[in-house]
Amino acid sequence: MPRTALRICPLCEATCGLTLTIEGATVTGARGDREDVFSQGFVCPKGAAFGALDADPDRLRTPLVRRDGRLREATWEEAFDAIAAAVPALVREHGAQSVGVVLGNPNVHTMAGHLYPPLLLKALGTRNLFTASTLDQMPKHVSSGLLFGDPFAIPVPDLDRTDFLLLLGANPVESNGSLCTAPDFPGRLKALRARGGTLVVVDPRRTRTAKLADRHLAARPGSDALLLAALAHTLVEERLAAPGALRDQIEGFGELAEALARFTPEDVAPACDLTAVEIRDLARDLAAAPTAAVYGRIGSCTVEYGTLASWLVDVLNILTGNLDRPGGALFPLPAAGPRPRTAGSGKGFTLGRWHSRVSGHPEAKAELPMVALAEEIETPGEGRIRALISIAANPVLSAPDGRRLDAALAGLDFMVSVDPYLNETSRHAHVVLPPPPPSQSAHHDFAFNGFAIRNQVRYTRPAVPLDADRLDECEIHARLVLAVSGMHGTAGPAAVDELAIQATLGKETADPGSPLYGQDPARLAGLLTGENGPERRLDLMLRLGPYGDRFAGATTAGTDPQAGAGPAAEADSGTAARPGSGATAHPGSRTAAGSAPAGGSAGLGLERLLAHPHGIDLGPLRPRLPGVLRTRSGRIELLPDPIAAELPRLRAALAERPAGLVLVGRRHLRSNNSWLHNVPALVGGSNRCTLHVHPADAERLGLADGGRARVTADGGSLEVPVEVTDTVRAGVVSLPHGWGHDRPGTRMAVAAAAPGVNVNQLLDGRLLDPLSGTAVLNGFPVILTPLP
Ligand SMILES: Nc1nc2c(c(=O)[nH]1)N[C@H]1C(S)=C(S)[C@@H](COP(=O)(O)OP(=O)(O)OC[C@H]3O[C@@H](n4cnc5c(=O)[nH]c(N)nc54)[C@H](O)[C@@H]3O)O[C@H]1N2
Ligand SMILES: Nc1nc2c(c(=O)[nH]1)N[C@H]1C(S)=C(S)[C@@H](COP(=O)(O)OP(=O)(O)OC[C@H]3O[C@@H](n4cnc5c(=O)[nH]c(N)nc54)[C@H](O)[C@@H]3O)O[C@H]1N2
Ligand code: SF4
Ligand SMILES: [Mo]
Repeated sequence: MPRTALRICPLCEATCGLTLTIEGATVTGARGDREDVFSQGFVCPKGAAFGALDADPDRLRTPLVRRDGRLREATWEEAFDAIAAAVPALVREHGAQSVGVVLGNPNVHTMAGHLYPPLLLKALGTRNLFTASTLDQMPKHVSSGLLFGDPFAIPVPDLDRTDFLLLLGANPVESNGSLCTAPDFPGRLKALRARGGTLVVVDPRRTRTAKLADRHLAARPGSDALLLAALAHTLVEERLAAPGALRDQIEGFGELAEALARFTPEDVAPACDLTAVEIRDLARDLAAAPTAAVYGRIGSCTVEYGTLASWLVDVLNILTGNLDRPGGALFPLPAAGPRPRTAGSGKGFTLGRWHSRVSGHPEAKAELPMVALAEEIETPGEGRIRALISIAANPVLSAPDGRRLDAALAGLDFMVSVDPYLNETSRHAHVVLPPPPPSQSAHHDFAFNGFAIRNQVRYTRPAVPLDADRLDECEIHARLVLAVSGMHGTAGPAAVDELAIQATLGKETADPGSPLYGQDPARLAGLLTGENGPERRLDLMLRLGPYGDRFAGATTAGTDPQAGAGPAAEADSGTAARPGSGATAHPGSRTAAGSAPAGGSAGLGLERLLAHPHGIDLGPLRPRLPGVLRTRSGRIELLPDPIAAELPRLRAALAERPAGLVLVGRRHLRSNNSWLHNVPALVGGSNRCTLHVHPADAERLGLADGGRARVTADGGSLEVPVEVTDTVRAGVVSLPHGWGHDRPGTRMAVAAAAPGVNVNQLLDGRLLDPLSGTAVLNGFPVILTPLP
């Protein structure tokens, strides 16, 4: 008899709740969970293909260990023995910096990826950390760090309540959204239009998102910072800036106005391929809207002025008074995140506390640019990376110049990959540790709840019991921490979790500001529930978090969770929308009966969450300023020094308009970066690695639809099939990323049969956003030549 089980989808940032159909130990179907408090039944083709992905026969079942140059199946003991034998010895001989760590995107889609990498980095003591963030959203972390003092204080557009959404460089109808977690993003955009709101999209391609918009501006790639600066300038110049309630919380308004004086619409319009009138009109409409939100993503981040564009997005939200107000852009308050703190000054955010060894790139948020990884492995000298631990990452395809990185990885003394596939990157590993398929893993969205457009909390236990020969990914990570620490064999994985729990409780009980001050940490640890270490840690975070029970009932003082410093404290000072009482504005949503938490949001812990398998709704986002600010001034620092220092360079860029074609990326609904091309149901059709060329460019260059072309840029050249389409504007061509599955030694048969080409081979890694170290992946010059 088939049964059903719930599983939060890990395939994109929308975090939809799925209902899986399971026969034996096999997932035979997946549909949207209609009772999910957040996604309410939404599912996309990727989520619907969960079963096929889960059962992919190419997924590795057992660890692989390299012997005599070849990767062979091995036992878990052998795999961890090999790591324990190699890594501590390298660290002893060559120092902590000789081990590098690479963290890829799926770490934000697993519980393990949130709970253990900080412990691994601490155990290793290395500063050589490279993550997918510097191919992605690092500009936003940097701008938030500088503006608000906290790189994770990222406001999200209040999609369900806004009157006006200005969306730049994002295509959520295909990507399902990013840094804005919203199941059924397309439905929410349609609902915005249906309630009389306005959607404006800035994108060089007429995407499916742009097709939903009232206005589509096909600006020149890479020009977002200029456009946004001119919008901000116009608000100031035309006296439309109205920060409203924010006025007392900002610093540097006068300096900002002055710094933007030279970015008039008339100055920047030619560089953006827009008219000054279009820019002024947009600024006026933005200012006139009752509420509005500006939101920028990949296309405005992975460009040379990505940090400036990310900063200006929030500057516009601030100047229009829309930051931190319903209908504008708000800061989420995730259940497993830190408790809101009282207003006041903080430590601020500093860039460049150290620099990369070879090129001297400044660190950002304790990371070095992914584009610097290859040279850090190749270049001899003290501090050279000799061993690499790569977790859920495929930089050979995701980062610029994969060929160079490929060669660099091949020269490592030792490499570990935690990855379900033997792919372009993991094929270089000496030890591959495969996590189980997602049906066999528990899930909670530590990362994405912090970017969700509604506060809610959900947890799903494994839908299918773990196969006897597998290890849970949390246990893999915990054992990895032990192996690199020289504790392999002397302690079990649970010890890693208990140490983490002790550290947190030790800190809380010693902190006079904590509700746990003065209590006995060992006794509190004994009160945690959960079947294993990760569940106990989740329980701890929930109980200490903004909606947590703070171990109430167990405390000697008998704190009432509903009172005083309890969970409702922030709601009381804000707009006081009681969680669960506000009807969701989500299109077609039922007023989720049964999802409203009994007794409000207070008293959260793992046990209560387990009693609500479809999740607990914690209400719409509420204003959180000034509590989120961690700047030294305790205010929003509108014009931080590192930004001010970059503005002259941006201004100079007005003169540097490249004459030829530029290339941008694109995402297809059924894709996901580099690793979803092995599921037959998800490839083919529109999801193909083709070069989109505008008809006018095709004609000028003699390119035909279905023909082939050579694309050449600084990093190399590629032969690609051409698709002539006017969805891309003239002067711009588009090629998706994550393809190029033609390297030997991989084990992804479906992907290898239709490999596509690796767009990132066109880049040599020299182009980056200097403030954040993020690679330029969009808007770089290319030359096209027809092929017979
Ligand atoms: N040209 C261009 N390049 C880009 C982008 C672009 O827009 N254009 N986008 C960039 C962006 S936004 C990102 S985030 C990066 C992504 O860059 P990466 O994170 O390096 O790439 P992914 O393709 O997401 O690969 C992740 C790896 O994780 C593995 N994996 C999948 N599920 C799991 C799991 O549950 N556990 C573990 N341990 N591993 C798992 C996969 O097999 C794969 O090897 O790519 C970037 N590269
Ligand atoms: N189906 C699918 N969903 C995904 C992923 C996937 O690979 N496939 N990847 C996931 C990941 S890791 C991420 S980070 C998110 C990303 O989610 P999004 O940010 O929505 O990413 P894209 O769909 O790549 O949209 C970027 C858009 O920017 C446009 N663009 C390029 N250059 C510029 C520019 O200079 N200015 C402006 N204004 N626009 C520009 C491109 O034409 C493109 O339409 O998606 C996630 N979801
Ligand atoms: S939108 Fe994202 S989270 Fe939802 S089903 Fe599709 S892939 Fe999964
Ligand atoms: Mo990403």
